[in-house]
Amino acid sequence: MNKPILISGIQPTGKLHLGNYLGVLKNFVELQNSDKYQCYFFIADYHSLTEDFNTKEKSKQILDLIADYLAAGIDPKKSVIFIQSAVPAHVELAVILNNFTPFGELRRMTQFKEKSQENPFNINAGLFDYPVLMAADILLYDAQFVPVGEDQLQHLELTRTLARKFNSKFGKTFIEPKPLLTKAPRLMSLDDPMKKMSKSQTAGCLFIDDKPLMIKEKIKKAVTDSGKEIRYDPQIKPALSNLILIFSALSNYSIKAVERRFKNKGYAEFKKELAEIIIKTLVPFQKKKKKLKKQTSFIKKIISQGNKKANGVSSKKLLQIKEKIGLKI
Ligand code: AQP
Repeated sequence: MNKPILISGIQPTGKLHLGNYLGVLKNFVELQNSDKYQCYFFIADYHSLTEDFNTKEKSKQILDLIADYLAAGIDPKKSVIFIQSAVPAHVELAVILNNFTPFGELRRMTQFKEKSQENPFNINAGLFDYPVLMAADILLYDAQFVPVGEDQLQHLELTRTLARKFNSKFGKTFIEPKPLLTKAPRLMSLDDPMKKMSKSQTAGCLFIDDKPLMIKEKIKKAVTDSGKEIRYDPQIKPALSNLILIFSALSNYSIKAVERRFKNKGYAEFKKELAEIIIKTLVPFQKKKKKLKKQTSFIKKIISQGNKKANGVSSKKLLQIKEKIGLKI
């Protein structure tokens, strides 16, 4: 029996942080290893062009992100790993879907509004159209599930809307995909619990490439709330709750168990153990990544095999779509 299809991607825009790791990457590996899905994981390099970039850095960022995928445990024998820009059907379907996407829907997208505010001198059409390319990324593979962070839910809702709209106009063509969230779908910044941990706000990020000393320093400096008690309460203690969530997501402890473990103990003790747990997860990952980064030809082979598979699946689907809308003679 065919397994349900699952797809997701990450942009090669710089080092991944703990939010990317706990929000998606760790989950990619767990979902893959559950053997319940046929998984596709891609490098969203076209999406990454929507913000300022350096041409020399871009190819390094792509290779680095593939190494992140592999070091975290994505296995090319189980999952298809590919590069978005090597699979032209994504862009072709985005061009088609553009014609069914109301301008007003795109204008109200939170990511577009936030990024436009952050970069007022680079509000480009690619950024505006980002959710349509994302819809194409997903719909081309008949994916039923998309593991994402909470910030991408609005885009995924648009994908579902476009699928429904297309299906009702041209007959059943697309599957409406569902999101898969982790228990840390929106990790907050270490220096401001009101802001999402975000690659573009490096000050509040703990990067998965950070070395143990840096991890200890960042956790020590992470803002906490007033009071002494180690208690999960996102309303009253948002900064501490974010740290408790990290502890829980990286250990076998539930939130309640973390609270029990640190009952009558102070912030300093909690933070010390938290740093140790993060280090215990990240050091083995970093070692694997270091080895992988030397194996460029191995990485290129995996990617060329993945690109081939993704092209095979997506070009067939694109042909069906073109037929439906009368573009095939
Ligand atoms: N703080 C977060 N908590 C949980 N999940 C997160 N994601 C991002 N930040 C958090 C999820 O990670 C996936 C990959 O993100 P991306 O690189 O494709 O795009 P992004 O959302 O733009 O990443 P950043 O770090 O937030 O970068 P900037 O600064 O560019 O905005 C996505 O599934 C995302 O939900």
